[in-house]
Amino acid sequence: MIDFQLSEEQLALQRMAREFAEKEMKPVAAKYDKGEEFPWDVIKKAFEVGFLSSSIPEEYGGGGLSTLDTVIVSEELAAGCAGMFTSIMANSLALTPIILFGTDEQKKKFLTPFTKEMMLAAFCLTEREAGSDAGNISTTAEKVGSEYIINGSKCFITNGGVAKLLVVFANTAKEKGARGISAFIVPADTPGIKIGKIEDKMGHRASNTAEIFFEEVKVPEENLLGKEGMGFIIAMKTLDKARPSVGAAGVGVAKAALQYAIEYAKTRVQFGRPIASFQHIAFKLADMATEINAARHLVWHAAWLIDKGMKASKEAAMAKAYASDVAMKVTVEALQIFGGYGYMKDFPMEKLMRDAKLLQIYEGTNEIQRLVISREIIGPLK
Ligand code: COS
Repeated sequence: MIDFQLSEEQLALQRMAREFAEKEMKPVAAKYDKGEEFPWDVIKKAFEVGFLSSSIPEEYGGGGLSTLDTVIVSEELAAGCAGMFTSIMANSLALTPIILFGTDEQKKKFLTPFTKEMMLAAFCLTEREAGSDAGNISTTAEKVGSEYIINGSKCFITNGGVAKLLVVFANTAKEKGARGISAFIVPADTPGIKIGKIEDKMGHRASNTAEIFFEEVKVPEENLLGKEGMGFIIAMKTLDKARPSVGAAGVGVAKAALQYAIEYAKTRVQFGRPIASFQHIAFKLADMATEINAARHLVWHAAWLIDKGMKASKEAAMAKAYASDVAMKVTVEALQIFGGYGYMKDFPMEKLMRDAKLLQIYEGTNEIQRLVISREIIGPLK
């Protein structure tokens, strides 16, 4: 059966996220974007309303939101400020390996604190020489007695400089390639962890993106997630679950750009009439609205499949790639409707365009999404 109606609870959640974005994010979005300062005050409020722990199962004190609930919230938050959304989303990205693969003891120990006090987590996979080729990481974790000793470095880590807990992917058997990667839960204050460069980014400037160094970092064996060698699968399954939220952020950013463009086109008068009365502008707006709707349907469908426990790597990749491409296209077109004003920092359009760009890159570039999709639809070649 197909049902496109959100439940009362989902509509209430959507309203709450929309109000949060309008009241808490939008008014300060330009300030944090300009200063590239971490928005602790907004993150604190996000914790208070439950957005930081919303993906944690209820039995561990969290909100227990489904993937569909999460994408509904993600769309609204990203429409408020993509950078702040990224800090919130990257936190649940980092908690997802623990939610999916942690033991009951690990969940109690590491997830529950996130429901009690404001803190952030970071997902540490990417390295300088291993971005798209995530199976080729160099960080190592050597077992010595009852501990693992981690050495190496990670880069472009969202929340890297502000997180209290890290989920770190490292090689326990380099010769096995992707099958030799393991995942570890690592408190960020463990001796030997050093934060390196905080990146100065084009967009999502309210989020913190850091380099992290690991030098003889000792982690007890009980912090291993799953079994040795399961790390790559843990990372892939986590990304499958998280990618629809990036798609939802694309929908949110595009939706915000479209709303501004419609308002502007209705009030901007040229040649004696509002520019929305010119078919060229009106049809552009119609195309933008259509593509945003198509993107939202892909996102919701991927989330729905995940909630049904079905494999959704392809659909999650489609949702992520399509919706972030739509965000890029729509923000470029919306800025064009604003003409010269769109290019000025006094108006929100240029920020939306800069923010859209990262959605095509992070959590797997859109080329990687197309690789995932094409491998699945083509199947093995003879
Ligand atoms: N779910 C479960 N298992 C998966 C999987 C998935 N979504 N994707 C891959 N695997 C398994 C494969 O089945 C394979 O298992 P076997 O060893 O039993 O054959 C193993 O993982 C290796 O997979 P594969 O051969 O496809 O690995 P590749 O090195 O070719 O790369 C891509 C796979 C490119 C898809 C992966 O490296 C990727 O997603 N890269 C992007 C990383 C990324 O998104 N980074 C963003 C930073 S984190 S914010």
